[in-house]
Amino acid sequence: MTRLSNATLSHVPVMRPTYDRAAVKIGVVHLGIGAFHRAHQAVVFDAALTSGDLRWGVLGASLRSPGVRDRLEPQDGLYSVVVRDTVDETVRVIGAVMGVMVATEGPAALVEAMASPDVHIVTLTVTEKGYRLDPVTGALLEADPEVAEDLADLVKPRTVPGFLVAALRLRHQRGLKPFTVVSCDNIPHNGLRVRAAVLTMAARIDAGLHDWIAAEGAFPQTMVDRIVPATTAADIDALETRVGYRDEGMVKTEPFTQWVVEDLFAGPRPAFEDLGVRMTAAVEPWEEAKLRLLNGAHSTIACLGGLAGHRFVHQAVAVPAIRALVERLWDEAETTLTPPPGLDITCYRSELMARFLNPALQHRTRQIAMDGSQKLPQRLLASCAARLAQGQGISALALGVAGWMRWQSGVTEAGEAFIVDDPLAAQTRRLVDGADGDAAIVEALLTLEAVFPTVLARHAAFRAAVTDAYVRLGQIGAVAAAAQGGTALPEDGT
Ligand code: CS2
Repeated sequence: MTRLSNATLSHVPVMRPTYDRAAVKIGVVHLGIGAFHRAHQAVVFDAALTSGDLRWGVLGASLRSPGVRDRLEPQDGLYSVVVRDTVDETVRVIGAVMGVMVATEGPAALVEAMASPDVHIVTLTVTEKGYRLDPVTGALLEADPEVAEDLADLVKPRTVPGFLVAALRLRHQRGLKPFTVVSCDNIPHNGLRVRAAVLTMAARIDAGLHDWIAAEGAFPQTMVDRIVPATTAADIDALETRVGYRDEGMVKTEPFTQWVVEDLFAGPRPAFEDLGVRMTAAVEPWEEAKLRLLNGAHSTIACLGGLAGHRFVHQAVAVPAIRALVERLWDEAETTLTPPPGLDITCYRSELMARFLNPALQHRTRQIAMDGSQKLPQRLLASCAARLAQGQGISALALGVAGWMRWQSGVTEAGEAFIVDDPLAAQTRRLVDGADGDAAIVEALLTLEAVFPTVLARHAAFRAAVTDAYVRLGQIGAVAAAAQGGTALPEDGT
């Protein structure tokens, strides 16, 4: 078995770095180095290196698990991106990742690395939970035990805001510029959110530091898009059979990739505009369109398809009723959007459906259903609220919301039990178990303020539509419920 590494790189029969890796400087630290970063932002930094600008090597950090480090270290950070469209597969070795650290094993070393004068950018994919912000108010969760520990002592940070503030403090003390913090999480206003977390923590620690970050720091908004299903052991074996080398760090993805970034940087950045990144002053319309169309549909397909027993997204959307439901959901969500110049929603929708139908991705419905409580607000509830405010119906969106509610019981329609992988799982379980009958379960789940904004939870038409959808899901199952149009909203919309 030949393992991918610097020593074997020149023999691998696929596209590989053409730049001198030994001359690459680490200009980016990435927090949360999962498959998504490796298939998305790291590919762009790799393109920057390929263009001859060697300032943009990446030091990855895992926040807790050593898994990625253990896979990539023996490979000198090298890994393959396997791009699968419906029929073809291309493989490219990415050389941008120069090393991986595990935050919990050496928090002070990670802070030191982030304070390097060569580092100009810190990118993040730490999921909704990683920011430690209250989902309702957006305020830093100061009572969270790890946040409290960071507020008391930042020598060995435990949280993402803690690492950012500790490293910025060191840079401030050393007379360096702040790095630009680029959140690449799929959440609305990601830049503003990470900025709020950092500034609140900094203010509690040192007012001067807070003022310096507020004045000199930069936290651009971004929209990121690429479907990156979790890699399986079978994917790694198949790649080895095909190309003759073993790569424990490979990622698989689709041809489509998009990164929209607010052009707001505190220091140097790669020539992103030459690397396929869309630089803009207004990311929000892109972000809303992506969250409400792509991700809204994804979460709906995940829960309904998963309940109906479909393991993969492409299988679920191959069912005509589910595909038709997705189209109706898009009809509803589309009216809530203001598409940015350059986004043709009709083309976007048909491209999206083709992406979902890609059978080569093997994207698991359960992977997408994970952390649903954190995803629902921006993916489905925002569209519901906007439509109800206009007196418009929400029957397709309501079915998606009800699908999430049914998911909380942890059993498919065929009676197969599964684990609800969600930070609020214990709470939703208690609510479901403590309620008697469908309507009571819906009412109970609607009390979750972290998920449902109070105004929406009290909205009679919203409750009626979600309850109706929930009951139908129980009575006739996801596919038959998707095949029905749903109930229309009363004309006055309340
Ligand atoms: C998915 C996303 O797992 C999920 O929640 O909806 O990861 C989705 O694949 C990406 O946002 C696509 O850009």
